[in-house]
Amino acid sequence: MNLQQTIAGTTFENPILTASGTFGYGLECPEFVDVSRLGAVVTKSISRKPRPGNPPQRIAETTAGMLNSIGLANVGVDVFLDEKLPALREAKATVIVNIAASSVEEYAYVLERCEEHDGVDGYEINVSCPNVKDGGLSFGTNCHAVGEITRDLRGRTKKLLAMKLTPNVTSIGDFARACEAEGADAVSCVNTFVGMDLFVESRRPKIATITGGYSGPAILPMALAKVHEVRKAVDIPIIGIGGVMSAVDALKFLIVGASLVQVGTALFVDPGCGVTMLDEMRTYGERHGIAEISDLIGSLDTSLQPSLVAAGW
Ligand code: RRO
Repeated sequence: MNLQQTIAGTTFENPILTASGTFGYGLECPEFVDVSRLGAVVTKSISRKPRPGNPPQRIAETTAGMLNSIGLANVGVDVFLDEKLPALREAKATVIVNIAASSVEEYAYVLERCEEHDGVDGYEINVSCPNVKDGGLSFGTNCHAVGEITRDLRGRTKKLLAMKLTPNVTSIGDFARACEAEGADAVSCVNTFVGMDLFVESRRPKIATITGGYSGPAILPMALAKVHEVRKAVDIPIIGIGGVMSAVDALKFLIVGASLVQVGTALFVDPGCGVTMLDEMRTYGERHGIAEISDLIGSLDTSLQPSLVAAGW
């Protein structure tokens, strides 16, 4: 199966991307993964100024996933452009810069700074961080604000512009429609679900901010349902995210209608798992006689076949 696709002028050699915030700036574990073999590296969210993030504890494991409240810790756009981006180019990665901000002007500033540099293949705009007071979810749960940010940034770049949506809304399709109407090339679905966990002996929350972003295998069915909803709402490409632990999970997102898939929490277990999923995806393509990935995307068969369902097919 040919895994290559071009979306809004950006060529992705394969559909497996790293999810923002789970792979640093793509340079932290060269001994485990050759980033040129990934579809793209999506960077940790970059803001105008460096940010130390939230106080610890900022990460906790749960029965079937992970809670985080990193609070947008990042090096800021200047250090990113001076130090991280050149190294990513050197490593021959396809680079999608994830941008976070607390105002339309700040999103615009960071994007404009990136536009001055070679080596950025596209942008993912984070309007969905659950862990910071300004920006993040205050934009992401306001459909008008998401549309306004999309319109402003669309006017500033011809590169791939993907808006990363939160699942913590009643109707994610409305948000995707607002992005599409204002010229977004794609929507990334989904950021983390708001979650919480605690220790009963101490009666203390597991993370300092009490609630955080919940990710990992437990959210896969919920994320697939959100992608399915968005697929029905818009025609632009979808980048599926949420609980992908294996090639089979990634295939599920493609079949439901995502063109690209991001792997996040699984990288904490095996930073190289994105690359190893590719062989299994190709084998699946061969087994099903699928020559092009485009023939797989959105190929969900919703006809009722009770005998196959019973047999686990
Ligand atoms: O840094 C974070 O706490 C964070 C971000 Br920006 C995000 O978009 N999603 C998330 O789960 N955590």
